[in-house]
Amino acid sequence: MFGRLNKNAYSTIDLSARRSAQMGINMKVVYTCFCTDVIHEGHINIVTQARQYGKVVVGVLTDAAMIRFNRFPTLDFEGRMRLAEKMEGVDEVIIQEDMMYDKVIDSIRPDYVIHGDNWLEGSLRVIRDNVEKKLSQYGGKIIDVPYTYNEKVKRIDARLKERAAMPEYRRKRLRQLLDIRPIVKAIEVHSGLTGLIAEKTVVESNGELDQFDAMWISSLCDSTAKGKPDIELVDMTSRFRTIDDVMEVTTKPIIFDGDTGGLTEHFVYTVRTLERMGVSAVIIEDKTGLKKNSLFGTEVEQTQDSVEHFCEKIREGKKTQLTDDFMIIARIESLILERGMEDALARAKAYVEAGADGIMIHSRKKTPDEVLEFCDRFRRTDSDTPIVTVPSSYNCVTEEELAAHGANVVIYANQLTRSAFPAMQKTAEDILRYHRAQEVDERLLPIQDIITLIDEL
Ligand code: SPV
Ligand code: MG
Repeated sequence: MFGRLNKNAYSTIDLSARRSAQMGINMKVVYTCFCTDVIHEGHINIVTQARQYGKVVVGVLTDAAMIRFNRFPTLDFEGRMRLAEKMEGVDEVIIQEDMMYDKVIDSIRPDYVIHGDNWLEGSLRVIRDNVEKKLSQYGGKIIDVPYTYNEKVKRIDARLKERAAMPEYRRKRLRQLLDIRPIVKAIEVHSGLTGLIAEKTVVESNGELDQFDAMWISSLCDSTAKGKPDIELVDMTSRFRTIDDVMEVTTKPIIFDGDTGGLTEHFVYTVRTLERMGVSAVIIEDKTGLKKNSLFGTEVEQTQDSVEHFCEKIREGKKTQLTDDFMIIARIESLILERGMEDALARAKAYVEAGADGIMIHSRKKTPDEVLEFCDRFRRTDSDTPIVTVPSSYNCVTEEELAAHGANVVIYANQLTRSAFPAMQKTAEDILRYHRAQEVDERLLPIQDIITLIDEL
């Protein structure tokens, strides 16, 4: 769907008609898209330049498209429309629903598309290429304007990013994403550095830009980073410290691995803290006693909690939370502990009735069959409750397959840690082997890149 909102609906003067009449010509159409909460001199410059070529049409990107591109709006869509309408020199404001311009170009066939020249490089390049291809079909042209990047604009950009990281904006983002994404993709983070990777990694795939939607603070990787086993040994204060490190440098929503949640009397305090910090969800697993990592399965002794006791923990947690944004997700270990599908489904139903905002189903099988069967059967009686999946062992499954069976979240729970460890180990071995560092250098991140990886304030 493509919307169009003429400025005339809001003002009594049709600027474009007046200008056309004054100039006595059929004006060319110049299109630009705004993906911002604040109009600064960069935008003003674009519009000023655009006016020299003809009638200026501004597209305002929808919430869904902004969220998809990690530009979580802090001003609502109507507010952003009004900002554009009020700008001097803008003749018409329309809605742009995708980051890619295809539908807009098909609809208004602009003679020109104007944009800052920052889209000549980096992840925005794919958008420019796409626009160029579309325009070339009928002789339209791109106008690249030198990107305004002075101290003032930098400060505005940084402020917008900081605002998006505030708890009240970040916390609700997981629910927002669940509404708009076919499947929410989360990746494990356990430090500021891994947080930056989750935040900034963008790839082009099939002419689209792709990136992770959310971050998973895994108990396994948080413990491993501290050289500790994944047995709830790393205490909550320390886990909160990890969250804080990640939050300092990111804006994406956080799903926290809360292990068993501990004693119900302790869990309520954890919920209160996580919610206040701006975490979007906690996932607790229905195990009790000394928790071991699920990927051990039945090789180690693990005890599943009773349905009644675990439901009580969920109920108490839900009673404690203060906003509608925060989610408590119940993780079912029945398949891991080989208690069967019926047990998993019965537990899912009970946990949802107790107030769980989502269900995580875990499996350590090499194929996704049992997880997909669970999703299909759960969806027969519950079409709404989000299902979370963690395809660590059944890694052959695709996101599309999971989504087709009704899964809403996919968590890549440990791959960053598992890729970093062998790389670091090999570097350490080679330095010992060659008695110098030259041989390892070519596979290392250049010093210049590591210095600039971290944003300055
Ligand atoms: C974690 O990442 O800590 C998890 C998922 O709980 S798993 O390791 O697969 O149990
Ligand atoms: Mg864990």
